[in-house]
Amino acid sequence: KIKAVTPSLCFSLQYKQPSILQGRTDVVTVTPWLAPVVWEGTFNPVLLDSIYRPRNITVAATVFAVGKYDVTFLKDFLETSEQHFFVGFKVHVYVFTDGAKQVPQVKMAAGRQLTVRSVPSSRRWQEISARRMEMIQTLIEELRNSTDYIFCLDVDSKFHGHWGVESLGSLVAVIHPGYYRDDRSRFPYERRPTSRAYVAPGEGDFYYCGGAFGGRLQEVHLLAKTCRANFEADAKDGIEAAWQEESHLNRYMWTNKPSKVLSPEYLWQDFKSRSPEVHIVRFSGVIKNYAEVRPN
Ligand code: U5P
Repeated sequence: KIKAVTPSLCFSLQYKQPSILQGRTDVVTVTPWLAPVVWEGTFNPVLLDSIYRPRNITVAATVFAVGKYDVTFLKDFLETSEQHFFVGFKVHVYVFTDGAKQVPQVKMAAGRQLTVRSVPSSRRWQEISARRMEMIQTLIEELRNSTDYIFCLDVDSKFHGHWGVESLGSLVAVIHPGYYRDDRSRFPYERRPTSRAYVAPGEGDFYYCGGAFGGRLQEVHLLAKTCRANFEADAKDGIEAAWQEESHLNRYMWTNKPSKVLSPEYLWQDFKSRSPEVHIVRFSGVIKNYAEVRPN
């Protein structure tokens, strides 16, 4: 008698036998709250693709290009995302910009699309950075039901290597490349208790990037809504957190632990030489002249 087998378990794929004894030993691959920390060598991209492909998921990405940022960075960001970001999956990139006419034409593969949304220009870069949460919140309210996951990414960055379904989770944070060797007392959290982004001494897990985060729509919506509300309440009290939305994001991730943590491979900085544990740089912030690109 032949037993029934669920179709999703019928793998014809051949792949290397997994081991719980061998693997990366130079880095930590799980947090104390049991969220995976994604490093090269901890996952099999072919296996993961074969699991996710039948699910027919859609991934949205938001990117903001306001002021001088669009002309300078958008082309590279969009072109390299075509080469590396969720290749073979349905991807919808949303560009928020005050220069819609200058958005470069980039050829996108089947199943991938770009939507440009006009936003007002702003005098202060801190304000541009801060208003991202508000726009992400609003976008998610429109997208619900049509999209499964969303990533919010900095435009002054480029993809260099595979960024795919291994990064998916309900709430996903990326460890900042600048501080992961440091004691938490040195993390640039907001340290004034009057701010809603405050993280007390002795608290905080990692220092996460404001330049890349994501997850399921509902989770990212709650994050964006909370960070926006806290930012605005702070503004009413005349306080702006040390690193604007990045500070609020870090405060949020302290009380709402991410379900997946991406290693600094997922947001390196071009000016930093690569550390031995970083076997691949998938995405990195480009070197920029702050005086040139920031309005003031
Ligand atoms: N940003 C702009 N224009 C600005 C400042 C910031 O579009 O004048 C957006 C970009 O998407 C940038 C992100 O990647 O905010 C974070 O800013 P920064 O911290 O990289 O300067």
